[in-house]
Amino acid sequence: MKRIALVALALLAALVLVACGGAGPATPAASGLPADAAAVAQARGLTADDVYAAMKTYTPSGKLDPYIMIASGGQSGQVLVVGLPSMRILKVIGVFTPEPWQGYGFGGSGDAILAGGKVNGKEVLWGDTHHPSISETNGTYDGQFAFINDKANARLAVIDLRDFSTKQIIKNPNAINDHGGAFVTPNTEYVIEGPQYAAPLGWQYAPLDQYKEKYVGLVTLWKFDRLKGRVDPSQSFQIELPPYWQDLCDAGKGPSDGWFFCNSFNSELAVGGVELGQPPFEAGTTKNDTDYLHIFNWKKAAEVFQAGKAEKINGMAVIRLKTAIAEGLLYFSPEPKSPHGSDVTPGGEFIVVGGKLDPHVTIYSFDKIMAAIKAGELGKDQYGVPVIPLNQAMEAQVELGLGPLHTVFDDKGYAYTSLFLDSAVARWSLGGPYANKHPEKAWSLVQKLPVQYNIGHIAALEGDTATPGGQYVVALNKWSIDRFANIGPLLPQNFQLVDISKGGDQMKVLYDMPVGMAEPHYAQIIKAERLKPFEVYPEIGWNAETMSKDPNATLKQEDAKVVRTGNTVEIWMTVIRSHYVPEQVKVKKGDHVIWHLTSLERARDATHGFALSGYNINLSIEPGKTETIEFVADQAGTYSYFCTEFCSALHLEMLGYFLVEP
Ligand code: K7E
Ligand code: CUA
Repeated sequence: MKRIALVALALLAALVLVACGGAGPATPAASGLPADAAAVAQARGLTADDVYAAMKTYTPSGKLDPYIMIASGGQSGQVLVVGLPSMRILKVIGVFTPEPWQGYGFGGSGDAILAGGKVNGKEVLWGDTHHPSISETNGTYDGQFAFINDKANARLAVIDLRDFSTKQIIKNPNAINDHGGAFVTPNTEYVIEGPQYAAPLGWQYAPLDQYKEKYVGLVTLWKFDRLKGRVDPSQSFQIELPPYWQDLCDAGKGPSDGWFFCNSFNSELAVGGVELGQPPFEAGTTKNDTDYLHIFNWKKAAEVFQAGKAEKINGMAVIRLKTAIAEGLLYFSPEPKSPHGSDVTPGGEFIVVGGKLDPHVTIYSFDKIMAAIKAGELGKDQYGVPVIPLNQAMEAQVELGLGPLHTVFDDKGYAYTSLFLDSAVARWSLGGPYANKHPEKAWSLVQKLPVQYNIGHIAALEGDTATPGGQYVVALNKWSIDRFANIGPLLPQNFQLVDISKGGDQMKVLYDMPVGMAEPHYAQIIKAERLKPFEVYPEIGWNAETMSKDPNATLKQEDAKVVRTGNTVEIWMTVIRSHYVPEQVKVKKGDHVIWHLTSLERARDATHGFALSGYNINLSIEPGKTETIEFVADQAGTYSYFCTEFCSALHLEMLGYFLVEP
């Protein structure tokens, strides 16, 4: 403790020195403190801001980060877990893509989870992850589960935050891609999976000249069974939409609980075809000045589904567009121009929509939307969906700059919007019930902080919940150009940590974190204290897929055995520092092998691996875990199985021979 205080003081001294121009070598006499820190700052050419940033982010060895960021891993198909403010990567969770360290997809239970993501029977072993969503209770992260979508194949994954591993992948039976997911309702009743590019209903073929009649948008409400920790497709349903490209969604909360909102684009119904002399998509989809904000009543939609007013298509309940309109489940309101992002304020009063080609964010009032719906007499779009005029739904517009995309919130009555073209984070002041939280005029730009370069999403500490924190914003930047040493033409993405702890125009960039894998789109930041992960699995013989005791657990070394029944050889093996029991397994070529491995370890971090040469098998066996592999011993020969985690001084001796007799 004393040491930490000393270092902090020394850094402060350096800060003072540098701030005062830093002239002359620092002497202990001048500062009354050790000269080392001041000397380091001077030798490295650190400015006062740099020293401040270092002190805000430096996390001494052994100290824990108070915040955890769950970030999309983009087209790696994985999810990143990052500590804040240190910006240290703690884990890369295998989700849609096999991950060998975690033994995910190499013979163990991860195989079955990945198989849930087959597309029409075809294995698809990657994903384009976009939006992670932590489960919520009363609109606040509860730290139990996380969900993420795969844009490329319209799939949804469930991650259990007790062990930070994937438990379920589910393929949307009627969509080939998605985007506006995963977003949860305030008590995680449903996980919303919004669509992206329209396609014929039921995933059928139809030529593009039938786009207007045959193509549809489709939003999915996946029912989440919290006790089972799984999405339940039989209680889930979809709503058919016009073939606009629905984009980002967010659920209402507080007064707007029961509703959700998605922005959309391509009200032009463009089908591309630049090679045919038609306008390219980028021109075709941006002709109109406005598209449609989609306003859904999901509570009522759930009742309509329960009442059996949905059609089964590919085994999935679909509420047809006609029904959705007749039952009052869907309304539109115009949104300018080339919209992106749809974000609900912490209290649920307003919806903020960015416009990629409009310098404003547009703020819709939920009360005004409700009043307009009550008053009736709405116009209709070409598919018959009632349209609430913008001037009846709008609360305010705030001019922020070029390319506003996504918005998050803090505890000081500010909103933060990413400006893609400006490469900046805009801080602006909210009005309504937030107006007295900050000194600025309501609905006004407060500060534009340059970031490097082309920011996409933005994440704030619990900044999309009913109870946002403050402290930090993370800018998720697409390009890093000159920020890091040249490592060739494929450059890392860059997370930039921004200090938002002080009000007004005092936001500061604190830290650059290169992401050496794929393009993370969105992230959420949760207080670490809300997470209650296991230190070791709760008991020996724990099945991490079912999250319960495994019937094939081997609880004692003496119970380890090999049993042959006809052509099937079943092995019950124990794993503990530093041996497997048994150490010799003999089978015949062609035998069907079922191999159960149980870790008898109770010590934290005493993880073992299990690699079987030549059979594409690799497991991670954390303390208490039971894993089962099953394969045909189709190649004769002498194989070794060995531990891949350096678990003790005799780790190299942790092996066995697997003999396959010809
Ligand atoms: Cu703006 Cu997929 Cu959320 Cu990327 S999307 S940035
Ligand atoms: Cu167990 Cu190395």
